[in-house]
Amino acid sequence: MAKTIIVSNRLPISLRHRNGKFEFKPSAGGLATGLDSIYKSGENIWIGWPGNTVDDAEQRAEIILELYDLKMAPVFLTKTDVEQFYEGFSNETLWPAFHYFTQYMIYNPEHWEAYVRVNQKFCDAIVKKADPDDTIWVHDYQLMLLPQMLREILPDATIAFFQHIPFPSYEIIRMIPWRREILEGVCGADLIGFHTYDDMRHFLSAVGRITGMSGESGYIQAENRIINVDSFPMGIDYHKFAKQAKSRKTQNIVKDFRQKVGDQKLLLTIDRLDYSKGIPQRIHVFDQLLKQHKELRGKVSMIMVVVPSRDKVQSYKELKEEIDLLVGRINSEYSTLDWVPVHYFYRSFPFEELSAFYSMSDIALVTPLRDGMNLVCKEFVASKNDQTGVLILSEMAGASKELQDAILVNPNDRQGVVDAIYEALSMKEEEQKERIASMQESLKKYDVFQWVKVFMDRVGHVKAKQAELTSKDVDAKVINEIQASFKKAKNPIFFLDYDGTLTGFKSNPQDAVPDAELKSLVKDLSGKAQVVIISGRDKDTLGKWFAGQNIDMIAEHGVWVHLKDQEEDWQLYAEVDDSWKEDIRNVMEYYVLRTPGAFIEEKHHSLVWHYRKVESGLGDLRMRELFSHLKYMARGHNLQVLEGNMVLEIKRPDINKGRAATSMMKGHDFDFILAIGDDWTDEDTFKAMPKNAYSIRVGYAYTQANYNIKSVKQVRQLLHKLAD
Ligand code: GDG
Repeated sequence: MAKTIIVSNRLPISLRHRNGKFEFKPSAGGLATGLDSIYKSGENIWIGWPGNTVDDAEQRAEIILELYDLKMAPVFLTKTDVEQFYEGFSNETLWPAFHYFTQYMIYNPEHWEAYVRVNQKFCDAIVKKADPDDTIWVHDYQLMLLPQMLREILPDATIAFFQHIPFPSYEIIRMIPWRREILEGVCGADLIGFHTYDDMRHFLSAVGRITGMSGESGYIQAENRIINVDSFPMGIDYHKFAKQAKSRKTQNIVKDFRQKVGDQKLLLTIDRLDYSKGIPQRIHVFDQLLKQHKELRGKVSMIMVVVPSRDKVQSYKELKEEIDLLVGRINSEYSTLDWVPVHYFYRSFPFEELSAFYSMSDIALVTPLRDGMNLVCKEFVASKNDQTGVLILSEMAGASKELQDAILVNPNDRQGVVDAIYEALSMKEEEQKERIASMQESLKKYDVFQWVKVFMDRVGHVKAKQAELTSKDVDAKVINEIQASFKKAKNPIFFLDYDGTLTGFKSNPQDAVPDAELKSLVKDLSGKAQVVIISGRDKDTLGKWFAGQNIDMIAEHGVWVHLKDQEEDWQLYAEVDDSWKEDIRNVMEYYVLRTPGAFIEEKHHSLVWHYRKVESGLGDLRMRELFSHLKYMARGHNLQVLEGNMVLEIKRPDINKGRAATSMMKGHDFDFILAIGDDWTDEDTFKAMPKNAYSIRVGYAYTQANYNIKSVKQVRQLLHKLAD
């Protein structure tokens, strides 16, 4: 049976080497709790780095064995890996970039190489354990290349990726020299999750702009499948926090702590040491509060827990020094013998004590400058069994999208945060209860178990959708069938679209000239069957490109035809009334003047507004404007406006490829018909085909065709098989 493999940089354990033996302590972090039911069941497993560098082969063997019992498997990293991949590329390039701290970003090619190398190490370790149809759920920014590496080796596996930190705007992503590789790496997954809608829309925009893959409503159209991108706000184990806060053990600690700090209002801040958390800014805020509201001195204290983290990275060392200095300064300025403004702890606490801090504090001040989600604020709310207390929360934390009943602040607005604390200190108990109760409702419902469930359900949904789209795939069986039927045929015909079918798109349409391979393919094919190139292109271009070939050509979606066995040059297939063109051209020209890169192509029966070379985003915006403008005008002229691949075309509705193909077949008895195309104009051809025809659409869009085929490359392979 297929199993599920969880992958993260760190395994959810801490590993200590003591008296010649390893001690393993499972971590009780939020993610580990949420995924507990998954990796601990059946054959499932969690793969990651145990957190220590172990070079000795015997020690490694011991760790592998111990972890096996915990349903985990290690990926061993060397000291250099840790320095260059983890501290280096992950924490000195990606982390600052993704949290908008571009001033801390380091662009070091050696670090990048290590990032590739370690992602490959993870891939190798997984491949050793994985079966072809397993589900692999990769976590976080340290492993962004892994989904694609896995996809290449395990093409049929279900691969999911979740990013726990923010995904920033394209403007930031474009700064990273290896941006394309990173995005393509993530796009090896079937499902890509972020905490918030903003993160997902930033990701979709970066993928569109950097890789050129198109996306719509959260789906990216990759070469051979669709990828779903969605938002999954992570929750906490609500009951664990609520229960612990109620427990006798925690309440005894609360009593003890309370006695020690005296009758104070308590402001709580808990973070990992990180510049994204806004710790120095918070001390400045507290200082300003005590300056502006002298009456609060001696009455309010801040409990500040900073959990050591990444202390080998230079920017973190500097941050620690800055915090030490600021705490020293504020305490030395205001302390009295019986009151200290900031109780500062640079260490982590056992769970019961953490719970006591949540339970006893009046206000939680959670003001990161950027945070993917932030679980501390959720844990504070869950711990408030009597529903008193106030949460002050930064708008820059993902959690702010959900916890609208907190006092929301901009962490850069120092006065705004001072005022928020003042408001919180004077908030009536009734209002506190209302706000906390409403947030608790939501946190209970969307807890971490629900998060895992929703994510896994969505994985299933994407796979089903992919299966639906590939059910019409031109696979080996279909190819054999087409070949056999072609072999038998006495009078076969091919309708072949040009752009996107026989050749790929170019930013300048006139550059998509047929290459030598295509020319000889068409030649070989036309020796065995009647070949019709059926295109939207103008007749002169088609005529030039296929001059001397023994084929028929239909240009401009059926306005012109050029038959191989007739003397005359191009003939008009449809009567064209172009009196409408002047009005429409004027409007299109107005949009060209406002949009650098746009241009108009004039065909006999249509006008086409091209925007492939326009700045991305602006092109779409202008196209929509022009679309509604033209739609309005089209009614008066009985015209049809159609959206194509980076083009907007306006034409007479009765002229289309389907009509042209039908008249081409009239009076003939073709015993093999194959039509291939890639866009909406080819749908008319597909619709016009008789029942026994083979119709194939390039790409995985919904279609009237009988089959889908992956790419231009595969179209050519199929045609070669028939021509040989
Ligand atoms: C990343 C993203 C996203 C803290 N001090 C102690 C302690 N903690 C625990 C808290 C909480 C966790 O650490 C911190 O989680 P956060 O979510 O606040 O922040 P990051 O570590 O930066 O996590 C973040 C998260 O991933 C999940 O996706 O929310 O945005 O940056 O659970 O309770 N635990 C104990 N003692 C402490 O002193 N036992």
